[in-house]
Amino acid sequence: MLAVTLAGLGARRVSRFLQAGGDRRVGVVREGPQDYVPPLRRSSGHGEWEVSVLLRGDFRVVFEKGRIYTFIGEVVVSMNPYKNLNIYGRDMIEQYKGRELYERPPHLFAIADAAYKAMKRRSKDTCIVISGESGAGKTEASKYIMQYIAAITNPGQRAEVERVKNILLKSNCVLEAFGNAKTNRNDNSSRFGKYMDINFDFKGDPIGGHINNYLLEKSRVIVQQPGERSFHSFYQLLQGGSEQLLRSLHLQKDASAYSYISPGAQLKCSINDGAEFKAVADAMKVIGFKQEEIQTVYKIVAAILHLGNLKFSVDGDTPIIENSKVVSVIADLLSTKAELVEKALLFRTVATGRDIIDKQHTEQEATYGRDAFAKAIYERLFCWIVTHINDVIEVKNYDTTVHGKNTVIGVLDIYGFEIFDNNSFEQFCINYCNEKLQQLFIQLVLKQEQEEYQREGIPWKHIDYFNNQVIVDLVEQQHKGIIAILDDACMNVGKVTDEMFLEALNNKLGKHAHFSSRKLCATDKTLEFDRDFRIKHYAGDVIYSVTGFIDKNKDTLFQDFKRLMYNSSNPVLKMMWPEGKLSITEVTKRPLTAATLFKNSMIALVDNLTLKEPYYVRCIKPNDKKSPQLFDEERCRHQVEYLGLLENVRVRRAGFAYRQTYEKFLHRYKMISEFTWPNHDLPSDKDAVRKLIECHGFQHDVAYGKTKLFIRTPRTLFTLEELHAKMLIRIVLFLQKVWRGT
Ligand code: AOV
Ligand code: MG
Repeated sequence: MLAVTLAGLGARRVSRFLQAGGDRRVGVVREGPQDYVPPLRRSSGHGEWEVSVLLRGDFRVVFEKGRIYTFIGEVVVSMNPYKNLNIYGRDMIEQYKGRELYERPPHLFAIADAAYKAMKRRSKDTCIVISGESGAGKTEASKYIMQYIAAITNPGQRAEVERVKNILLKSNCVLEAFGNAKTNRNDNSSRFGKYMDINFDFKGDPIGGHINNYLLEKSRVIVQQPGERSFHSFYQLLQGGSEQLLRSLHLQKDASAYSYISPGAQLKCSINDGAEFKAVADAMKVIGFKQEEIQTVYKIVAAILHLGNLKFSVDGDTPIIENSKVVSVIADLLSTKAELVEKALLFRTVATGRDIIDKQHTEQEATYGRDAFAKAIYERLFCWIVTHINDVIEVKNYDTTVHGKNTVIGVLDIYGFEIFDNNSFEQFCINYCNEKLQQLFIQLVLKQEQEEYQREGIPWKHIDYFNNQVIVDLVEQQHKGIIAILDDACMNVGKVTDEMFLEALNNKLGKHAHFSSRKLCATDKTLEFDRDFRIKHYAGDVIYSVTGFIDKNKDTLFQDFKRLMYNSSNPVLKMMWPEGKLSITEVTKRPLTAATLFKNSMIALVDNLTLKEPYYVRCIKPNDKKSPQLFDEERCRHQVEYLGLLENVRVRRAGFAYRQTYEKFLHRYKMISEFTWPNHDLPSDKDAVRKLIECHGFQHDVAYGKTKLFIRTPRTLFTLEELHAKMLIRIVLFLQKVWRGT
């Protein structure tokens, strides 16, 4: 058994290999039985740790020693250490800067550098896809990657580049404040998906960027599961805001005074709310938020807290607001009039034929409307912050005809797969998103590679893997998938309940291997409630409660609130609600549902990622207790399995490091054989390549495909390169002689 890695081959040769067009997928290459995965051992020389260690439990040692990274080709496997390690400093950055992937031990910086080099050397758009379940370390990894890119660029210290870099880095803490929250899985859990493009100029310096955000879990604004908090921003404002600021917002410091966030008020959380408040305020200034804009942000956060404290009751048949003082405070914060706020909360304008009437809410409708409003203004605020950041980092005045191609590195950090005690529409969307990313991984890492061997007729023992496309289809398929069935239910004009939606699921998906419900499977003890359905996800079974699916998918916000906000005298607020301009008779189109919007954004995201050269970080969570000591073997084994890492190792082991069409191969190497130089007279390029390979004795290390030559080990390619280099020198010397006439 021989494991050959690029590590042992030296930087110059590796470089040459890559310049020769060597397939970047080179990774673990070995000779020996095709499907044998050896136990993990650290290979001699520079570090490549084999993931199969996980199955032996030896990985415990690796984890305990703080060596948290492993390579499988260009996939980095990362184990959350749950403690600060001294491995991200300047010295470390220097060790990885400009080096080839296998020259140094596995590290995030190595993959960041590889993506950067591919972008710079080959003008390729690249992306780094970070995946793993909730709390596995994706967001931390994305921040280290960005820090690395910032640290190795702009050697000339150009002011504009420094500005862009600074904003890109500072944007993290602002987005985390408004988009992250403590969950039962992670104290700093991302409750939105984030894809950030960093644009580079021809010198390889960042000149701009763009953030795409995906479905914020806005229901958290009004309710949280036991043990969880709302978004950090609420607690940060109360903890960190000065007395004067809080007074101006009519707030008191104690979070338990606000019913929307009070359940999380006393919870211990590793976020330092006070310190973070100041960091976020500073970051907003650096990004370029104006003082009045920052004030508006605080006002919106405060208004939401006050909204949650409104008390509705009925007087006879008429719903009323008991604490009308709170209404005045809200009106003040949102720069509108108290009577308008009260009207929007208690009435709804409806058009019946030609008449427009104010329809009074029931107490329940008023509460529903208020909650929808609170969620909507928070979501708008979040999107507005993202747009604001995008405005200041957008690439301007870049003329590609003058400056060359503007290339991109994308970094994807999305909410990880999650299972809670109570899973709802949000978990359904989040877990579907993770299915999509797993499918992308399968397509790019496991499927395409094997399909190419098949297409080319290379003898190949297929390495089996679980293809989760079946689950992706279950969720997103047109007409038949869960989202389509949910949308159908929501489009119904009559009153459709969550139960009716579940019934439709049962009828249409009853035979699906990855779907079940209590009705379909009455003997199944795990399906406790009639309102539950279960999806067998790639990463495990999740039981969803159907309660709230219809509402959350419809995502109704009464038009009155939109008009209220559009008519605010605060220009920032007005800007956030452009559709409030429409009058009741102008609003006719039914908006797309939340699930369909999310599905469309996921499909667009995957399309975008597919266009780029991907690099992967696969994060693993060592235990569910956030402990730096505990290595839960069973949990790790499960993750290694469902992430498809073993198959990943197997494909790489049995595969080929390099492939090239016969024509291109000849173009480069024909000079190293008398049979092919200057031209061959063999029937085909394939025959000529065969002759060339045989005359150098490499026939045991290659396979001949229909259109391409495949070379198993990098060593063979390096030798070819050396022969090519020597021949070039001989030709040059010969030409010099001829020229001198000697
Ligand atoms: P996630 O992004 O994968 O979860 P995070 O990146 O937020 O997970 O990591 C969770 C916590 O683990 C962090 O707050 C740190 O305390 C710790 N951690 C993660 N990576 C490291 C590291 N490299 N070094 C030290 N500590 C680390 V979620 O956003 O929930 O899917 O939706
Ligand atoms: Mg995260």
